[in-house]
Amino acid sequence: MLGGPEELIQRALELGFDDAGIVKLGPQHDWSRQLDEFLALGRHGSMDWLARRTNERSNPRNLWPEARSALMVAANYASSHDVFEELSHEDEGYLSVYARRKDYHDVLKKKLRQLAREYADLGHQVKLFVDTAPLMEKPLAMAAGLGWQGKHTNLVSQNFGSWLFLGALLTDAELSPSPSEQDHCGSCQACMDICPTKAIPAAYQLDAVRCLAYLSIEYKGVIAPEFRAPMGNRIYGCDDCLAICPWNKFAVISHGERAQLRGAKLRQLVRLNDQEFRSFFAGTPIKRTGRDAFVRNVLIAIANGGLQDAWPDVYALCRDDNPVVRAHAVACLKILDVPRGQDMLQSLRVGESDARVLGEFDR
Ligand code: B12
Ligand code: SF4
Ligand code: SF4
Repeated sequence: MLGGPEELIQRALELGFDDAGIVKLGPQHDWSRQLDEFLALGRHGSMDWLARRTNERSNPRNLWPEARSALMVAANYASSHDVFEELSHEDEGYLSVYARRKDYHDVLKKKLRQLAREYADLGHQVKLFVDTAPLMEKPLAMAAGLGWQGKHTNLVSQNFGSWLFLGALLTDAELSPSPSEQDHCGSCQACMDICPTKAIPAAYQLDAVRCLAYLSIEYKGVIAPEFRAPMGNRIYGCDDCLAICPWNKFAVISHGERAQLRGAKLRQLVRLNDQEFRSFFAGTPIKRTGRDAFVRNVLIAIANGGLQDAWPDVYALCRDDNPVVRAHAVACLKILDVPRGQDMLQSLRVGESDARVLGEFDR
């Protein structure tokens, strides 16, 4: 019978989740102090949606007052490839591990929907959430015993290391809880030390505006010069803090990584127009960031790699319709320092009126 907590967890595992646990929701599941502090410090940057519905986000029972329990689920996405080795290939774009597969929102939601249907048939009310709802999934997953929030702020598991997606199913049923997990970071601070932009100012805190995952995915403007060199060849997301975690020695390699999303050549990616971008990244989370922000990231990586022979494509992008792309193409052309580059820049400057692009000419 699906009704009991053990059976619900067992059914989640049968449906293909790698781990699951239950939280009995109570007054202790309120993270308003931490969320308010994060927002007051402006650490959400342009993610305005994080600052909306904060009352609901900080406490699941504010999101849905009838909720009594949460089933938290996790799906493993560990890669068989070495992240740090991939970061050393200057002519290839590094796409973060989570994005090299079918969009996890779709995959997790499909399985959770099935579980929700079966559970609702027993007469319970249920609501499911993956990522986008105002629900703080990491502390809830910790309370459900799936792992602990590491110093990089993501959930770390003794069985899967740092490579887990999370999802939640809230219900009005009163279920007995799974044992919660303890912090096992100890004196380690490898994730804080390795962060290329020092985005983890203190243990268990992330300054998202410095995080390359935020800058390369969520932020759509001109990326400040101080973050460009640290981006290296990371053109979508960043995994350094996850990949260095010693608990990954227990990670289990997952299936579903798309081979063409590793080692893609920057010289080809920079040429993608909107339609080609959509079709190359169809079905992955990368498509949501849009061609313009993506090409911006590729231009930064080309500059970092000193790929001088890419200059004709970079030069063409100095006339792109999007001013952010133009600004980064100009910055890239300057760094590549090609013969007659000064003449090219001078002629490009004529007729340019966008302050962000002019700023790059003058830097
Ligand atoms: C906004 C967001 C981002 C933002 C901000 C990240 C952040 N850490 O807040 C950006 C764009 C930077 C981002 C990046 C990434 N994200 Co994201 N993101 C989210 C989202 C939508 C909301 C997170 C949130 O509420 N942030 C607000 C802050 C306040 O929350 P917080 O970090 O949890 O805050 C806690 C700490 O401050 C802590 N705290 C403060 N002081 C102290 C002191 C102690 C002692 C302790 C223990 C705790 C503590 O208390 C707070 C509550 O626990 C969640 C999905 C969701 N709905 O939960 C996914 C989510 C967190 N992201 C995810 C992933 C995979 C990533 C990336 C790895 C993607 C990538 N490779 O590029 C990176 C990782 C970067 C990193 N080091 O965090 C996964 C993480 C899975 C996991 N194993 O934890 C989630 C859960 C999505 C999912 N459904 O799977 N993300
Ligand atoms: S994802 Fe990258 S930039 Fe962001 S905190 Fe981790 S190591 Fe730093
Ligand atoms: S790298 Fe170290 S400090 Fe960071 S999450 Fe892993 S165990 Fe914790």
